[in-house]
Amino acid sequence: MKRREFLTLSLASATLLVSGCGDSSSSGNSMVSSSSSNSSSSNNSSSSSSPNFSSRLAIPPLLEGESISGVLHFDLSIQEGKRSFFEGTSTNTFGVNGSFLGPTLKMKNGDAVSINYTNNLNEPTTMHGHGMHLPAVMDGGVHQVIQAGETWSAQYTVKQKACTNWYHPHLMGKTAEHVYKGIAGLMILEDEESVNLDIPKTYGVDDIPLVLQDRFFDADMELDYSPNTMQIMRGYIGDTFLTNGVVNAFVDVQAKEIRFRILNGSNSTVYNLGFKDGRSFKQIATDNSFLESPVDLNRVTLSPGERAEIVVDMSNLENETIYLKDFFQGKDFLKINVKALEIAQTKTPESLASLKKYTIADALNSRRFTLSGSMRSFYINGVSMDKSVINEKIPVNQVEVWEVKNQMGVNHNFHIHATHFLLIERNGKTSNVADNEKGYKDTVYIPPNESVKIMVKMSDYTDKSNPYMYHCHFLEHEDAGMMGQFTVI
Ligand SMILES: [Cu+2]
Repeated sequence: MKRREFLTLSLASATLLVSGCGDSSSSGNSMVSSSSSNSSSSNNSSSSSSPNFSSRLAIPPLLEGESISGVLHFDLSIQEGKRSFFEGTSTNTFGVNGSFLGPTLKMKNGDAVSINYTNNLNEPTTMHGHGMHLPAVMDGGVHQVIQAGETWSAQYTVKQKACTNWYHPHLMGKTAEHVYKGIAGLMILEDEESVNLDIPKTYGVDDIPLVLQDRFFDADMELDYSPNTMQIMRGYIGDTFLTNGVVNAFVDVQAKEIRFRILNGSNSTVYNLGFKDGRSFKQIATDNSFLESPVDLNRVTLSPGERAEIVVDMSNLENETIYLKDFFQGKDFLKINVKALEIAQTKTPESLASLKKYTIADALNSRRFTLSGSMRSFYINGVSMDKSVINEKIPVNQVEVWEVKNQMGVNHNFHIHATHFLLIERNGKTSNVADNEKGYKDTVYIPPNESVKIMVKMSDYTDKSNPYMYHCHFLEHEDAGMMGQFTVI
């Protein structure tokens, strides 16, 4: 059964389509943990009949690099694989050092790194360090193509604050498909401030990475990447939710503060995340930094490519179960079982980081970007991405104000490579910027017909000939041309 006809977010139609593929029980393989699937839960999207979350959450392996002559080397293989997302089925996938998604790379401010990507696919790809501040030739954008069989090394020194970044393909016109098939992984950056904070930081125990995605599977249980025009416009929103590549996942945590490093790794779905019981949590970090202080929330909205780190206090929840839910689609991502405390409690402090903040008065220049398009063509400032055109030349070390307007009736966002920015206005007002958006960011959500103003500064890495990209991170829009290039001069 192909799902080309699936046009809307309608729960009713989603349920119909899911039930059409049979009683698929969930037994997604985990990357490091074995799954325990002894039930036959239905992959049902209806929130009223919750599926049985019986597959253990996979925690991506943590790579800390091998130090060779003072440089941390990470060796990564981009490869084809097979993954059982549902019991008794096999799906052809792409992955990094595995069959779906890839390991988490850990590094800290000041580290010299060499991330060596070997392309073992039968087709070219690239690998972009999303959120990484690095030279243009190490960016892994559309120009750093890795041919089949070749190895490409991203070599640079980490020069930025603690945050959660990620790597993913960025091949012109093929980014969406490559990510959809499973190529992506997290990068955890620490700095002098972060290592001294009394926050949860035991990877996989109280510091838990969550890559949130959604997918369609076809009748053969292959990943169905076939968006129609409407889905390209409005989002290719799959009916099956994946958490670290696992369908209907559960995780056991201890009765203490738990930190989730959440990436919206979807192609084009906006998630409105919170806990099913409405409990509050603290957001502690945005895309590229900690917030100065934790922000109390019940929900956090993430558009594709954005990250949020949150801390949930589960000290009083021993033997209880809560669910992480996407309230926009009305589906649960993760069942969380709270067990007895075995490690030291933490107490997330009120002061997390000091951020250098710019104001309008610091800006020496401004630029405007409009996001527009129709059908299968998308534009920034009226033109589609052309690899041979440098759209903007940005002077180094100059603070600028960029205004980005979404002129369409569909969702977009705006991502800038190699830098982080501060969001200062939504729809012309500083008061529209929420407290949890006040850390450094590299991707900002822009709802239909809305606008944002951001403060941008390219602090180094001048290069007159090699550009970086800015683009909408809804991958179908990016692949359809909603991207441009800039050099730092
Ligand atoms: Cu877009």
